Amino acid sequence: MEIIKTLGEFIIDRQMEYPHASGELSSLFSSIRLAAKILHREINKAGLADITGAAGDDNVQGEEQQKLDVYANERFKNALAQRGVVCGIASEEEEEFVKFQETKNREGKYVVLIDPLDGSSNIDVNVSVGTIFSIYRRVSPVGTQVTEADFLQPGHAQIAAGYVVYGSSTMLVYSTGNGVNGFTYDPTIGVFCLSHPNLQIPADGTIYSINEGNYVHFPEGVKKYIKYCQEEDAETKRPYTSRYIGSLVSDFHRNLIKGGIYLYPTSSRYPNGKLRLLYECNPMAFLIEQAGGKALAGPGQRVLDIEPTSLHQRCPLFLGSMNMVDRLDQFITEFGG
Ligand code: AHM
Ligand code: MG
Repeated sequence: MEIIKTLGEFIIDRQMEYPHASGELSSLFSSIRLAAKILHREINKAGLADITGAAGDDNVQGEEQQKLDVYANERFKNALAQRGVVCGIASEEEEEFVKFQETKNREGKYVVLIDPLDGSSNIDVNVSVGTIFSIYRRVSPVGTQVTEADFLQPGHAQIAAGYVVYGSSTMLVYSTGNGVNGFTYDPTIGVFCLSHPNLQIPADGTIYSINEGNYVHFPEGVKKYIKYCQEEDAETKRPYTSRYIGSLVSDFHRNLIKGGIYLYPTSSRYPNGKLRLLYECNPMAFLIEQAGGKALAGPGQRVLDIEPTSLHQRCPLFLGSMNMVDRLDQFITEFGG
């Protein structure tokens, strides 16, 4: 008979590996798991119900919010507030961080940073979207109200990070700093099942992922690296394949499994890059390092070492297979990036 390990069982097994673990992190993961299931349900009927399209408001970056963005944000916020483990959240969809006011929440040790529905501009055309989350231990005293400093921690302080990809199947992939594991949702029984234990990104790959439409605005080192990817060389299996969905979670997930490099550099339109350090770059950098890959924000600049200065700051991102990112680093170090 087929043995299924569910996400719930996996979390409990892992918790037992730490004798002093209090179960709080497990409880936090249960909230995320629940919200992810609800989002799975809503996204899968997005074409049917009147829930796609614009909600009429702009988010803090001035971008049009989609209805499902708003819905996802509320769902995750409510789920995370329920259990008294989390004292506050910061979300790509909220201008300020959110303080959870109840006494039980002030006792919570953790803060969560979240991009509730990344790539939401893809929903109307049935392309995969995702949720990205990042968990830190608060730096302010337990029992008090959460402060901005709790959220402005460097990525290497993350306790855990992960994403949910709502794709041809829904998957939850996460790490608590002890490897990366992936769980596929079985909607018939309503559980996430361990399907991708101990995910490791191949050290070399043949995929490069970048929005090449912005080519003329890229730094010289990135332009030269793209030309390098396109050159003929049998030994390094070039030219590489170009694959870009425009939905970070999906592009990341494919490259994690197959090997590859993802690039979102600076450009004249986005002088600091487009992606947000706290909600997108840090969690993905944490995961890629845990999977044996590498994440940089510029020449020799490890993403996880950046000291954040504001909640919604942006950051260039180059991440993926170790040897590919090292090669890219040589180009941007020599020619700028
Ligand atoms: P979002 O958080 O507003 O959805 O934007 C982030 C998305 C990423 O998923 C994706 O990698 C990137 O924006 C694509 O940007 P572009 O369309 O400029 O290539
Ligand atoms: Mg996003």
